[in-house]
Amino acid sequence: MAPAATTPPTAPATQSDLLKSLQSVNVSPLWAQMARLNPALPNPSTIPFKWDYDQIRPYLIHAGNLVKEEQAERRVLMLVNPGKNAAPYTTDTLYAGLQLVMPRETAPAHRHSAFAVRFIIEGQGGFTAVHGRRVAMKPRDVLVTPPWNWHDHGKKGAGEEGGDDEPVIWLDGLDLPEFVHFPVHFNVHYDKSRYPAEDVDVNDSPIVFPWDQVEPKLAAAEGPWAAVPYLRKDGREIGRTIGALAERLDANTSSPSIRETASSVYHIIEGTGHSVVGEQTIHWKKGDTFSVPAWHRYQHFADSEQVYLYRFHDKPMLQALGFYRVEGADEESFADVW
Ligand code: 1HN
Repeated sequence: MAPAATTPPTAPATQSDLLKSLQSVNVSPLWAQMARLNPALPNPSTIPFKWDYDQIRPYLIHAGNLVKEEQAERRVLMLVNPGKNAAPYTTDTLYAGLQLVMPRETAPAHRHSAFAVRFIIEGQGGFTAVHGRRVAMKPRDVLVTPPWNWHDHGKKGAGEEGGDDEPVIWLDGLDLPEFVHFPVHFNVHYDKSRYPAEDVDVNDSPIVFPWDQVEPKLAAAEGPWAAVPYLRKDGREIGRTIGALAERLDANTSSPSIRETASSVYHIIEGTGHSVVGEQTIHWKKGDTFSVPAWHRYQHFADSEQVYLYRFHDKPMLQALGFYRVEGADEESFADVW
């Protein structure tokens, strides 16, 4: 047998000739792209940005009248980060959207791989059914939809107990950007609009985190800034990809400043103030939502009244993958667990 060739059929004379020849055998020199593939800093494409509730709400309400139940499986305005200029990016790893359900409507039952966490912003008589258990969606409560569970949403109308003529609006948080790289997300429609469900009290449901249980914990925590994570009964994060917290910030105080590889979406439950995120100062008020991309140092400042913030983030996913870092905390783990 002939020995393996040690020179290419036509030996390229220069580096640029080499590059051209390499293309013909479908390889690419790493040394030319080392800085891009092995950068000195995390480099998210999304930017710190605020979505103003007062600006967006009228469009959402209008969509509620214009876009009929049958036309929109979910009537949502997605929060598109200008740094990417495309859905599903609110941060590089998190999707957020404002969803509206009109009185007596049903957002039909389906199930999918993505995980969802929802913060209820306004409206009485909203409900969601997950895995055959129907629970109320009360303002300021947080509800999760675990992956692959049948779920539908609805809203009681005037004349129904607890219903009225107003819509229900909430903030959705999903792990949709992950599925750009893991193309394994899919959705199945249930053959009826509602999956059969029985009513369950929010206090007996593992998927509901009532505000009236979170607020006392925030009040009991010491210091001008407190954060209470939403956790399952066994102490685990609410999702494998996404976690969430409520934060209290007393009047005229600030939160600790932090720079981490996790990214976050913040929503203002109550109060006014501003956040410094990277180089930007974002002024906010109740109802607004803003993005904190990875590795952007951030700190929140309350105006002259107490502030409550809701936050969801991708820390559980980053930690599971070994990608979580905080600036200033430099640990190696060769001999430990990695
Ligand atoms: C979804 O199922 C919901 O169930 C909301 O409310 C937003 C965005 C993309 C894919 C599925 C919901 C969604 C979604």
